[in-house]
Amino acid sequence: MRSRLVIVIALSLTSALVLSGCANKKESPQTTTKPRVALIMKSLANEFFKTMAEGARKHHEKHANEYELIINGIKDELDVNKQVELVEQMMAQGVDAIVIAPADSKALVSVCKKASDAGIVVVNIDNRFDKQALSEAGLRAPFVGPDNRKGARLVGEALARTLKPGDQVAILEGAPNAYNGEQRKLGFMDAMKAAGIKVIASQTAYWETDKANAIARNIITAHPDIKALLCANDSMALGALKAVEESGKAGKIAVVGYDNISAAHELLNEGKLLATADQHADQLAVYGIEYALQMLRGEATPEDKETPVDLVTKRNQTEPKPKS
Ligand code: ALL
Repeated sequence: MRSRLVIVIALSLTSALVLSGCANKKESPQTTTKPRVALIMKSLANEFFKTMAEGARKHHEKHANEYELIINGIKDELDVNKQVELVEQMMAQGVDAIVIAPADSKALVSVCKKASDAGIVVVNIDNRFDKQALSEAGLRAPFVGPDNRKGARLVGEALARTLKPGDQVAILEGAPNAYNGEQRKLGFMDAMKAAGIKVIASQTAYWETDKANAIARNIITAHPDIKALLCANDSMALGALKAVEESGKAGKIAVVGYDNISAAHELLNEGKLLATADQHADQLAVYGIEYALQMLRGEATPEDKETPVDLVTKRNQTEPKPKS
């Protein structure tokens, strides 16, 4: 049976790239009856989303007779407009379902409502749509993803065990309007508050390494006694760690992240990164796709699904938990 997998990166409005796949124009009648599911992610430069795409691809390989998969991503974490365009492109292509990790919890709601009104099944993964924006737009889309506040609290608690009350720390936040980023900030704060540690600065570094590097450098200069930087993702933790090294404070300022990307594994093993959280990126899109297929089969809209998030430190890295 012929299957079809198309991967698209929206590099610019006009130059969507078909990277691979057997996009054979002549399809058997059987192929055309298969539902087409579009996965819409954020930056494919971020390993988190590459892992997510890989998980989706593997799922598709096993279920190629059930659906077609179109994998989309944007080039820049913050290009919300490109993501809106991607939804529009997928609508124009007449896909049956959209599984989306929105770059902005509010700005993508209205175009997704348009898609839903056009009869396209919409499933929200990874970063939750804003509840008020959903109800104002009248969009119902199940959410599949972890409890980010809980994940960040676990990371914060691991850090707190190495600090003492009164120590100063700072938070590097995800992009504004990303609900998961906001929740991670709250989770970090919960853990710091419980341990009597002072959060003396909290700033967005927009999920990005270079921005995190510049911001961390400023924070370290302004607060020479700072003891740790809590980063809402590993990309930012990489930038923060570089800033710590550049300021000659390696080993004196701890850094924690979130995502468990491969660069983080090495840093954990070397003792440079203290902790991160694994939110099992490879499974996130898969759950979303399964929900979409369920809805396309006419089953009732499923409930939101909380997916696992686990603390990763050097110690527990040697005994990885079985993937769920
Ligand atoms: C979030 C993910 C990640 C990621 C970030 C960057 O939605 O959950 O932790 O690093 O997007 O776009």
